[in-house]
Amino acid sequence: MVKTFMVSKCIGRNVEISKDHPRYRSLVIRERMGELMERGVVARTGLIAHGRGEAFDYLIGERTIPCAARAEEAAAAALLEAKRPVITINGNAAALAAKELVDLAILAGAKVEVNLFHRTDERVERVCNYVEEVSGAKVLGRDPDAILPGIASDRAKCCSEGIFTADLVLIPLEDGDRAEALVKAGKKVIAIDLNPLSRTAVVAHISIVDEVTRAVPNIITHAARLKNDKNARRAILKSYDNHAALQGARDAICAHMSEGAK
Ligand code: PTJ
Repeated sequence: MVKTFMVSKCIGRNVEISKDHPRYRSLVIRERMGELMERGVVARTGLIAHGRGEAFDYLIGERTIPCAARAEEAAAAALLEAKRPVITINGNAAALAAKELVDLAILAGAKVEVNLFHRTDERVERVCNYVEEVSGAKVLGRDPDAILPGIASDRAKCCSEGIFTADLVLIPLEDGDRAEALVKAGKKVIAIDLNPLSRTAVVAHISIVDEVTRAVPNIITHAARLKNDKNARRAILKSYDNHAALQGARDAICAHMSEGAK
């Protein structure tokens, strides 16, 4: 059988990936991550974090599991209910979903702030430029003027008009230290993290155990539906149970693994 090969349009070099390949999507995303690592947007260890995410995604069956769908709906409701919501973007989140995260911010009236774990001024500039290039919107992060207490590293640097005064922060693909510091600072935290055992997922108020490129469009769909329905938003948040969401994710992994073993 003759296979058709497509040159992937979303990556800027001549890599051919067969659309017939069962892991086409994953391979295209890997190429993009690799290229953005070379451009200094993704950190070198960001590729390792991505691999860990892929492993967990495999274990949940590369689909939005029901408890993640409920968390995505709750996230949309919480974003719309917040007074000063902020969406933070790191190198991996930028590479995977910069445009979609900014679209969500616009819909929810949230600010976008770039905040990096592997922080240098040069990298902050690169990630800000990349997000602004693909989304056409201005982001915060270049000139931090505040310190988030409880973080020993440079990652504590943030903007007073963004993270520092936010009442809710959406953190896609985060490390646990900052998630904990944000919770301790009294902010409502929404995490998108495929690992239901991670400190980030455990400390967040709404933990979305889903892949970022599936989760963000789902949150956008819910936010568009809930934008003018305050009663529905409040009812969703009243009945949402994050312990059940995390337990649901762990159960889904166990069920998927025992199905595969049959
Ligand atoms: O760009 P920087 O310098 O801010 O660094 C970003 C990384 C991601 C390298 C940094 O925050 C980091 O080291 O994160 P961790 O501690 O490896 O945590 C990343 C978490 O995201 C892990 O629990 C992964 O399972 C999860 N993850 C990875 N890829 C995805 C994901 N969750 C959802 N969607 C993904 N695509």
